[in-house]
Amino acid sequence: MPITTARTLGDFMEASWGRSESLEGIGAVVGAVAEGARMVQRQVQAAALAGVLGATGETNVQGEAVQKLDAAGSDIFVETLIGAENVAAVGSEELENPVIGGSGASRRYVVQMDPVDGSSNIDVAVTIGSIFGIWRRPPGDPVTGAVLLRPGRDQAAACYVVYGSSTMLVVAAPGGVDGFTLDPESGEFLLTHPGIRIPGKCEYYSTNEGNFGKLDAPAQEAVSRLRRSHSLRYVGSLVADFHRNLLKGGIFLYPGDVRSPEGKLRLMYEANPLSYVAEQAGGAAYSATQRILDIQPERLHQRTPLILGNRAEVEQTVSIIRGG
Ligand code: P6P
Repeated sequence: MPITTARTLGDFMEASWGRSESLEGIGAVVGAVAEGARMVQRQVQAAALAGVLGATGETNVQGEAVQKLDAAGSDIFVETLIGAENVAAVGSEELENPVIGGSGASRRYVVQMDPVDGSSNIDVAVTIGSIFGIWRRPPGDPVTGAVLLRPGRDQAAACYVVYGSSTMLVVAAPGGVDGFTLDPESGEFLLTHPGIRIPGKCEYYSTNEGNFGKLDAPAQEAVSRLRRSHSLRYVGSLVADFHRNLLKGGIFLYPGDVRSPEGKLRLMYEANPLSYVAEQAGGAAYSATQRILDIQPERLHQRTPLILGNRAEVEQTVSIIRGG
């Protein structure tokens, strides 16, 4: 029986956070994410028809080719988030510097985002996503430097959107993790996955086996161990791989290697938000040397190795990688 009478995102947020002083105004931030996700989803579904396939010919701050959807997605979410009136700044994978919304007292939050993660997969109609970390801005703090580079453990909430066979918005806050599915008819995000907890049994491992030869011996041992007892599932979109592992039980690992000792994935707007979601769902996330959420950032676009998912599997894998 299709779920058509589920609670809307707006009703859920009012009921869950409406009277919370510490989360005052955060509903407008998540609402802005949802508004932008509806627009990005329409472009993702239209793809070639919307003229968003392929690259723009530009290179971003990461040194990567900017896909047309990367630029469109970043513009969409910057507009909806800064327009939310209570966002002081937005950092984006696509922008060298954050966009400053203002320093008024009502601008209580700072958002770090990967607006379109895995965008090269859109050319082949494979699942992609958007990732958001939301930090509360201490009242009166200037919107510069330190307020933009806070550890992941200070996040007030985090969320991601997965544009797949369905479009889902997954939101993590102090009360837990909840999933909302976009109803194409109404345009509403409806609560379909309340109280998400990562399963105790780890079914899958997700890593780029093509990098195996670049890993050091302990990391190779960790991957070989997973290979012997788990099924490999690797989409090449972090959000898609993480979302499956969150719902079905799994571990994602992108360790540092001889080519990139710091790993590939970005701390502020990929590792931090998804690590917050994972921990709120009973999972864990490490860089191999430390808990992701404890890392004190130094640069907006810094990278980190990332081992993320089912707590017991992550802790055992990290122990092996550390040579424990
Ligand atoms: P590789 C996509 O480009 C991305 O940033 C993540 O979404 C994904 O997990 C990773 O890179 C894939 O990297 O080196 O396996 O292609």
